[in-house]
Amino acid sequence: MNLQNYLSVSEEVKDAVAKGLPVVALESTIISHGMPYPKNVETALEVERVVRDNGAIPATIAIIKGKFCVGINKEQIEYLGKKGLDVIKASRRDVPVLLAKGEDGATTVTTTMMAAKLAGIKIFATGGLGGVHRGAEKTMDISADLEELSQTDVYVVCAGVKAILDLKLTLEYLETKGVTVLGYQTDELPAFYSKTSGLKVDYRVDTPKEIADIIQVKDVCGIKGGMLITNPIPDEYSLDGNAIEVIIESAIKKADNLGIKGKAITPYLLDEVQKQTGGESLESNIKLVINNAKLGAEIAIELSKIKKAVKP
Ligand code: PSU
Ligand code: MN
Repeated sequence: MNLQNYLSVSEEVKDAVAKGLPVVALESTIISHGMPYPKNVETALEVERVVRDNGAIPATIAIIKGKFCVGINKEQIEYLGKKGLDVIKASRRDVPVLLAKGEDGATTVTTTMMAAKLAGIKIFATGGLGGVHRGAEKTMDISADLEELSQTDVYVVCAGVKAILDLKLTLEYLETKGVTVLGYQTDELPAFYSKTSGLKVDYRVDTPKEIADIIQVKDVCGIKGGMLITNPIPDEYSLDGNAIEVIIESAIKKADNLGIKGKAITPYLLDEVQKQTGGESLESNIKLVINNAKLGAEIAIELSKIKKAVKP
């Protein structure tokens, strides 16, 4: 008995992985906790479409009835989106309980990486990563996503680190944990809703092939852990970083006064920012996820070509 016994992979994804076709993993916390219904479901389906249109196979992941389900269907996406916050936001610590009890969970970056690895998927596209929260020197609130990146060999495409976090400390933490942070066509770390944070990434990369080459070396050499591929939000959807900052500051104060903490804080802050920007940040959030799905597909295709070429 091992974790594989709790894995259920769709026929399409199983077949694609077996044939070495490009597959892109997608998470479900962003559906249940990251966006309101019905936009969350529309976005999840649109993201899958974008992966397909760019030549790869999408594998949306969730824990359903106590199993890591890889490649959930439309009805399951609709169910997770409708149930929203009532679905447990499942991080690593929740896994044994949900599997034992046969319950559902929306997978975060952490648990989506765990499931992707089990299913043999290397590339995972999402919106923003969890990280070190502002004030973490007091609260110790550091997302399990960072630890997962240090131990699980899945490569995460995201629009940088969420602006609600302490980006500088998040980069320091990633460095300590040995996680490479790549910038796609940029030297600077993107700040989710806006193109840049003014902080530097470790390395700039300019093509999906370049990224796939780096992943392949890491993979064949058995260098443990994931990698972060940060992809800036497209210009036309980028929000004014200063204006967002004011909103975030006030949302953090509000959360503090309300005593919101732990796993509730990220969904709360995202929701507050969405309300305060009159939905503008939600639109940006959707566009950046789509942009990441496209790059994820492109990298998966390049990686699949390399792997096919090296096979005896
Ligand atoms: N990025 C988004 N929306 C989200 C998240 C990230 O645009 O909903 C989710 C991801 O699932 C990420 C999680 O893993 O938030 C981080 O939560 P926490 O800070 O509690 O670790
Ligand atoms: Mn946290």
